[in-house]
Amino acid sequence: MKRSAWFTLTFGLATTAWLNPSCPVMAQSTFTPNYDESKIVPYTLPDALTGADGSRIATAQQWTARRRPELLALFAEHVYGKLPGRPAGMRFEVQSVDSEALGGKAIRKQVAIWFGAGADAPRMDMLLYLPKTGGRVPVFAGLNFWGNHTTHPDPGIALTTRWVGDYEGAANHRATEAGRGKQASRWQVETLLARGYGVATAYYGDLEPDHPEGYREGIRTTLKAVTGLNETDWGAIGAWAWGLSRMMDYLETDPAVDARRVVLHGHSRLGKAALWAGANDERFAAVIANESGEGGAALARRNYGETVWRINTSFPHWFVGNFKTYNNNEAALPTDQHELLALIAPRPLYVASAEGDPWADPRGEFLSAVAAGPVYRLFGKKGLETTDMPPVNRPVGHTVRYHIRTGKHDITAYDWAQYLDFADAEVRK
Ligand code: GTR
Repeated sequence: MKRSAWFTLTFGLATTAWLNPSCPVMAQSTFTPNYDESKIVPYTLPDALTGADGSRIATAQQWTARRRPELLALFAEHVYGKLPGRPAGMRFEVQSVDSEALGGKAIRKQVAIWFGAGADAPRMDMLLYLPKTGGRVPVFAGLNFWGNHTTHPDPGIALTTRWVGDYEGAANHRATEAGRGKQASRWQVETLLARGYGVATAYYGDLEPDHPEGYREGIRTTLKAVTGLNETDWGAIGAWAWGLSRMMDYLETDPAVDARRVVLHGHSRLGKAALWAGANDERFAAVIANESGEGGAALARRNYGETVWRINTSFPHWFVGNFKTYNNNEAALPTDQHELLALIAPRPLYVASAEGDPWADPRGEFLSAVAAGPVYRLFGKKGLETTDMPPVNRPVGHTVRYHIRTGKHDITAYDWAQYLDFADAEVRK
């Protein structure tokens, strides 16, 4: 997503409404994000290791049996909404296999994941590249922003026929040949394959087109009878997270995939979705949140960059309606985002920021990863093991890792180099 384009589209008018949200005239004017550390309003984070009844969570067993379900329920109620399970009648249709893809280096599979038995059931289209190792391989899985064909110039990738954003290579909200490979730098397919990993992806618009009316075409509407949920019981981030678990359902059936070693990743809004999917679905072996920001890894209580009010106003479809009651009222949230990170424990977790992405609050992402540490320690795992934010391009941590790199809001070769080392050390070992 071109952040600047989205901004121009979404908020043409500047606003100071966060100072006075009840004033309708002010709400139309300019939002000035705070980028000054000295203006952070003091806050107290909820303690991940104190249960709702005030009891102390002192063991991994207590965490798993009591606190983990309690926190999942709180995030569902107040932030992301309910997350349904696997739909009855789901089926996988392998639509194409090319054993000589990418100049003979890879196997390319395209799989339709049908969310029901009927020919008219909704579906998502997954693209899977596997290195030709002969054995079961670990896989990096994540959703993409613009369609599978934008993740690699490979002419064999089917173009999505769905609504897409207004990006270079799209016309009238439809994908065109010109979009092929436009986001390839974010996927680094050949590098991952050369390191022995498979790459699985699907277009997030298959689950729900990313605009406020997108839910009408998305699974929150089309699967109502199957999930038993109303559109308002969950949000778009929930729908995207749900799709990630359906990718996993397929990966578990593929004999070429080591389904115990699937590393979930996502950038920005898709990083938020990856965290929520990984928190709920323990089949994912590890989670990477790349510049996931507000509603992702960044602490909600820190008034730096994007805020709860700002995100709910610009993206009213992302979260459950209840989350809007925390607009300019973050202190009332029963959770904060370090507890979402803690729900990944004891599985490996990577939180990453960029220096040129203050909107996502890099320090808030770092402090959140720090605050998830005590939960990892319950399991005998090491978190970041530091409270000092590292300088740029100097990753820190163990089972929980963090880096802030130079450059803008993006996923780069530098990010992938860290994620591969992390996966080698923490997942593949
Ligand atoms: C921004 C939004 C962020 C982040 C980003 C993205 O405009 O405010 O929370 O999700 O979009 O997804 O690129």
